[in-house]
Amino acid sequence: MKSALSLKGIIASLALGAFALQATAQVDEKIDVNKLPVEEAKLAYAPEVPPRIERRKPARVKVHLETKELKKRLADGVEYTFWTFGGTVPGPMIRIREGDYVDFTLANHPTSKMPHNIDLHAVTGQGGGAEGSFTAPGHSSTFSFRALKAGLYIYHCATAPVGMHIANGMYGMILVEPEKGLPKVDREFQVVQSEFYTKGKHGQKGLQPFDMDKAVKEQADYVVFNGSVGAMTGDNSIKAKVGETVRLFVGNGGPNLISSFHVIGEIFDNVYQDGGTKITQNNVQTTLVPAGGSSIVEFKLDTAANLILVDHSIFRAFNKGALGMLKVEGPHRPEIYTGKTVDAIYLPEGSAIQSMPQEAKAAPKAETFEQRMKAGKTVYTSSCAACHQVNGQGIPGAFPPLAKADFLMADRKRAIRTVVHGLEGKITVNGADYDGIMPALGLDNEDIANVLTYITNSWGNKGPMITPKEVQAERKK
Ligand code: HEC
Ligand SMILES: [Cu+2]
Repeated sequence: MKSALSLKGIIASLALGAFALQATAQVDEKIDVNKLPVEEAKLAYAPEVPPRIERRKPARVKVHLETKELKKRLADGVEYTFWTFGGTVPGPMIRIREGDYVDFTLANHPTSKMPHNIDLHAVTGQGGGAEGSFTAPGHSSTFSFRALKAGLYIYHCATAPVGMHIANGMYGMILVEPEKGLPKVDREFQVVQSEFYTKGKHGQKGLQPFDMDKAVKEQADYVVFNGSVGAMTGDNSIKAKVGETVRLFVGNGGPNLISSFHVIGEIFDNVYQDGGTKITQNNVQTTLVPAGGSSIVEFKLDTAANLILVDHSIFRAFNKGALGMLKVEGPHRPEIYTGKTVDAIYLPEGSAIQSMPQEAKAAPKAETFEQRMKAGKTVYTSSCAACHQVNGQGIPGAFPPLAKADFLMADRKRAIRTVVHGLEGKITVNGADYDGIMPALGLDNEDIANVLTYITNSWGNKGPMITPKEVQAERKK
């Protein structure tokens, strides 16, 4: 009995061993590369991704990439001298198949001031290709490699000072598809996060030089998706439709920061952690993308929404630029998400909760004084009363009064600007000092005209009607 058991064990471990061997040695390295069909690699610039590889046999693939140093936009009003692969940050994405034999040519543009090279994390061999691709300005180098392992890999320049070449924008992704290909999805996009370190602080206008000191201290001024602030928002947003499946190839060029990649309003159905070939987890909210690493995430779109891509180290998203948008077009599905159904005022100091139905917001446009007073009261109740109180008395020491307020009634233009832009700094109202912050509430000219007409004609105040035209005039200032 005993020996039979151990024999079983031996057979099992032998079988396991054989399987492991098979799993790690799928690529036939001895294939004669001169007999492989030759093709040119198709490159794609972010957020696009090169087409799926349909071929089921290895090929000899030619890749041509040019390094170029050029001045481009980093943020609105901010320029930077980027060092690039292919003229863009990130460099173009390369897509090949496991087992392919790649002839890689790196050309360094004659106008470059620096030598450059490339370290592809998909390469098994000295420096990941860095040693074989070191190229002076006006030269080109070629080396070849076998894509032994499938996965999503980062490539980057590895010329000294390495950190500086990466910080200036020299990275991109290479996808080595597994032999049988990745499962089909409706849409694929690439997102590469990275940071920039500039002499001036975030948003400072003009051409900004690289700041080595900040880079060493890892104090990034910009954290961005696909190379610049806004590269994936507004008109640059990526798009898909309800019902479609989406795959994001997410890379992190660093040079320093780890990304907590998250999509606001969506859950990743599948994550190929670290850009490997296995789905390692389902139903993930946020996945880590290490510097010099990657991740592949997949999800199905269930309802219309504007999904927001962020690094959930959240100041990077809202203050440094790590924001993107995926606009999902198609039907809203209230059985999944309703949108706001109740807009209620919550007044802990005060009385009962007042419910404000949605129709109140879409009231017909006010023209007459009476109409503006009525509409203004609605705006006041929903947008101002929480601080200035329903009766306009304010709260001593915190929120100034509007009722019989000398400050309010002394200068109507200033009152308009206060509601348009918000107000900060010390003010004196009816002899009492206030030093708080009133936020800009994002109201339109119509609402502001109405609410100002209302507050300057309530609780003992008396003034002329304020029109949207006057508000517009102050908004420009
Ligand atoms: C989050 C609280 C808050 C909300 C909401 C708010 N305010 Fe204020 N408001 C303040 C604070 C605080 C100040 C004083 C700012 C300062 O000290 O510089 C102020 C100042 C003012 C002033 C100038 C001072 C005065 O008493 O005349 C006016 C006018 C005013 N608010 C109108 C409005 C109107 C109209 C709304 C709604 C559209 C509104 N506020 C919404 C907090 C608020
Ligand atoms: Cu370089």
